[in-house]
Amino acid sequence: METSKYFPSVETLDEGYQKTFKNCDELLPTLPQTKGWWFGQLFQYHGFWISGFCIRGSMLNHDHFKPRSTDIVVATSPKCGTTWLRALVFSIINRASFDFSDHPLRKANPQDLVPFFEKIIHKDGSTSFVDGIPSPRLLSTHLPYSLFPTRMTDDTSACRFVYISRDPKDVFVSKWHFASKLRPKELPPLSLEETFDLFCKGVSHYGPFWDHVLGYWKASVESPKKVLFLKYEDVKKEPLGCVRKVAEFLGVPFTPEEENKEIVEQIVKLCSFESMSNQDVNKLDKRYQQRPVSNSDFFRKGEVGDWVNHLSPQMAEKLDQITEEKLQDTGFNFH
Ligand code: PAP
Repeated sequence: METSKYFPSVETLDEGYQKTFKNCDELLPTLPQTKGWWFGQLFQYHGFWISGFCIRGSMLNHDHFKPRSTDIVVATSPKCGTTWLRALVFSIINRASFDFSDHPLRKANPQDLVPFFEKIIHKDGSTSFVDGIPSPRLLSTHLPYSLFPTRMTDDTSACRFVYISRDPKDVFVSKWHFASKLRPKELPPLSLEETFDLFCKGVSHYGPFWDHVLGYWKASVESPKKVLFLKYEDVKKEPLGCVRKVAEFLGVPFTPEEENKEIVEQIVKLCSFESMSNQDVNKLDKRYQQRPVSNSDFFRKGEVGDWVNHLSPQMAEKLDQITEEKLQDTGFNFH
């Protein structure tokens, strides 16, 4: 990855940042590499397949990011419910500031309200943008838990992580649809079978999927005040209970007065797939602001179990078997 392609004025940055950029540029060519599902290269970094750009984000985080005790990090493996969880946490934290009929989520996609950490940490080539966000900072990440520095993960730092996992069969199908849509037209289409094999081998953005989930699961067991672990399927089934759980975890439980005003119900309704996918801003089907993905790409079906329409029984069995092996003796399952 050429630094100059992204930051033509890297030499104007402070020496410390220049050093991180240089370390990253030197490291990437030494790492195992493979092609991403839609564009770009993935590098195997500390056991996970990540783009060079996001590896540099992780390195900048390690070297320069100053966490605050009020930071909230929405963490996910891609396609597990990032958009949904961003919307829920944003509306829980800011519930006193906005009217539900004229809410920011009606005018902006959740990714514009809860910025993507390993990308915005690059903005301007230094952490100055992220340093300037007022508290409490609400950030979103796909980085595995093990890639966060101990100053963010040890029990003495109060910054908190809310994680959501999802049945790998639905994750794979969602990822495959997303990647097929974004893949440049000049490349051959992504075969479901070939991509399935890659996913099973752990080769996907931020994969292996199971290692990602288990990293956060273990952290949530060891440090339940630091990491809250949710499942997409549970949030679908019991959205009110899950929203209350998130609020309590973040130290802002709903008061009896808020319960009387049905604030929890309003949050669930506003953030539901039906509501979110029907906001004009989320119907935008064009790439804008130099973003390769459009808002509408984040809303497809939003269902549990859509995998039955795409995977053969053999494929489903194979994924279930891998999942069983990976989760053995961990105390976690996707049911
Ligand atoms: P990301 O990790 O790349 O940011 P993410 O938001 O996790 O994407 O994934 C999109 C998935 O969440 C889609 O799932 P599907 O392909 O199985 O349909 C999308 O439909 C679903 N999704 C988006 N918003 C919601 C929501 N409000 N409620 C439930 N599911 C949602």
